[in-house]
Amino acid sequence: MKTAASIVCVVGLASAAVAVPVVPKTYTGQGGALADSPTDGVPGVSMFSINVPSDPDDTNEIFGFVDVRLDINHTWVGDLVVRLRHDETGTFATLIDRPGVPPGVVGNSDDLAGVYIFEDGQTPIPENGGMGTITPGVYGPSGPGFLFFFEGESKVGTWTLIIEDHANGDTGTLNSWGFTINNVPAPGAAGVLALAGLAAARRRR
Ligand SMILES: [Ca+2]
Ligand SMILES: [Ca+2]
Ligand SMILES: [Ca+2]
Repeated sequence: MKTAASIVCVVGLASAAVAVPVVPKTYTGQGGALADSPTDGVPGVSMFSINVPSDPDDTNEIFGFVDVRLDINHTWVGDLVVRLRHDETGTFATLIDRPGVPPGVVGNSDDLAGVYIFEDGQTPIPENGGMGTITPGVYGPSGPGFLFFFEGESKVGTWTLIIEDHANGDTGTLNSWGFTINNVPAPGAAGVLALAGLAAARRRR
């Protein structure tokens, strides 16, 4: 009961003061079996979409794209090209681009097994394998296209994760996925903060 009471108190304070204008929001979607390449060089293509609705309490303009999370298993990461596309604008980020290809033909043979988080500025999935499994954790998009490319766009609409498998034999499953976005603060929230600052300045005179 103590916990419930304190939560109500915190919500009341936040809505009265409008003190937290930038709140990251997370959107999640389901996965499924990944299409294998029918023959080497011809990609099997799997697409998974998340629809982001308009925000009732905030602007929709992307201020910071925090991360993309994939819960995925696959037995040969070098088969895969993974992109996130904002369908309304065509802007995309490439999270994985066949690690180890080129210079090799078959690429990094390591498996994916777990949750992989992609953030700009982190080190991409390695080109060279050897551990057997890519350690789940935080990696950078390989490019071309990075998460900051989405900044300034409206987040509303359809976001599609496109997974291409370019070599026959090894395959896998996307268990689930999602992403987290910051918005530009709503004008109302910014106005309240500006008025608070003005009032404080006048009091100091
Ligand atoms: Ca493998
Ligand atoms: Ca590559
Ligand atoms: Ca394959």
